[in-house]
Amino acid sequence: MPNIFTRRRLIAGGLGIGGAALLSACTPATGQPASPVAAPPTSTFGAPAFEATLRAGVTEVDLGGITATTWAYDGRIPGKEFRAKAGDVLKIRVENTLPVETSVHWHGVRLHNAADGVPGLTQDPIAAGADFTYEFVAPDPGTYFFHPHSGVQIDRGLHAPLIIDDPAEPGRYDHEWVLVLDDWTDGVGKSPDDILAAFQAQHGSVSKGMNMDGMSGMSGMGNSPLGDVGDIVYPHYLINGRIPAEPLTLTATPGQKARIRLINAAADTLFRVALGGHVMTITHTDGYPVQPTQTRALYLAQGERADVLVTLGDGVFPLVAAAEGKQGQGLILVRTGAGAKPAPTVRPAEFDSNPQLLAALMPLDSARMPVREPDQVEQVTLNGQMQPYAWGMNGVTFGNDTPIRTNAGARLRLTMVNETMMAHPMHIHGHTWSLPSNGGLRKDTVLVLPMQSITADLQADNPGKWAYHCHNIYHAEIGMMTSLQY
Ligand SMILES: [Cu+2]
Repeated sequence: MPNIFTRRRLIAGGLGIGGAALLSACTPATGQPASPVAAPPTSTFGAPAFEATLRAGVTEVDLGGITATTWAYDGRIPGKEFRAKAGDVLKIRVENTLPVETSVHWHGVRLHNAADGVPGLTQDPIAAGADFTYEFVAPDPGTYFFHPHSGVQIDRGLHAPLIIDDPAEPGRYDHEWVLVLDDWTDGVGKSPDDILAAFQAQHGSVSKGMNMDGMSGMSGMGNSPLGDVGDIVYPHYLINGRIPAEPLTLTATPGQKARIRLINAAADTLFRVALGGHVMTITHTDGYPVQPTQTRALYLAQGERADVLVTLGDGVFPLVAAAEGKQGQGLILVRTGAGAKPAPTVRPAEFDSNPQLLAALMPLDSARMPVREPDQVEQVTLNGQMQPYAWGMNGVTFGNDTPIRTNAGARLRLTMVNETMMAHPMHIHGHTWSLPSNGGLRKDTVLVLPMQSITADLQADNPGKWAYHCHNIYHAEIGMMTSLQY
């Protein structure tokens, strides 16, 4: 799909904003289904199997020879991984030493509503200097992560992996590597709040954005066969907190198998991922198992996760996460033998293959949601444009929206119609979708390509007020968010 629309973008390093446009539409959300209620996650449970304190604070981090003052968990990026078993109770005390309020959302976990970490929907924000304890059961194994649901704080260093192990899984691999992909500007370029303010300044004002400088920003952008997938050119792209000039190295021996858990914690960047010289077998996405699928490269949108298995060759191999539709990449090395360190700009030949879209995978039978006709069907339009910068759902912005309402026990079908020229990774809280077009593939974050539609079913088995939004954090903050309530 050639990108025929002229675009200008915001340069986080210090230039301007821009873009091409489309209109919005309006679809009301209604419905009145009913059927038996499945057991919801409970908010009362026994002693925690996993307990931790998480301190959100201002800190200086080393990105690999470049230092940045930023906000992070416990002074490091990404934050320390939390790990528990499926069914465990987790108890995490969050200490907020930031100068502003915060919150923690446990992305993808089907937990009880009060622990979901969305100020305004499920809790009051955690004030500066205050603390808050989250306690919940993590019922489903998988690769998850956590981050604030407050402003654009995720675009600083506030995110970390959450791995829920499956006690029944055989674990047929020698290494397990958790890789967090990120786009980085804080402390080295514009702050995320300044970027958001620049977008907001042109919101609803057609002429203003056009006058911002930064046409030369196109030099930071490339084309993607997916169309437009990001708005912002970042100074750096990171894997596990490092710039490609000073990458981390993972070590193993030839012939060993590695399970690689990929998490896209970026705010505005979709990554194309490959391990040079290797074929990857995708085994899971968003925590749930898929029919093992071999690929040489994959796309990972914001909020998405993919688990892949690789059998390692002999040498030094670059695992590259290229910023799709932009220039720049994150890099981590896999060393199993002798060899020179690849250049920071190394481009794996695997990128020239057709990268796998995760929403096009098929589920393992064990992961399928039982087939059932929907009790309620809702159409959700995704609307907006770059010029002026305005993003919404069902023709309105969050705050002016009508929540989607259903009833406990209902099977709800959402058809997301993307009326924009950008791809949007749409994320649902507290539930996992089943995609009928793909045999019931389970996902909590699904990439809806420009001018395309995707249908996603969910079982209303977890009552509460659940955020439903684009995981491009700038789109969400501008208004591409609503909620599901029952
Ligand atoms: Cu979006």
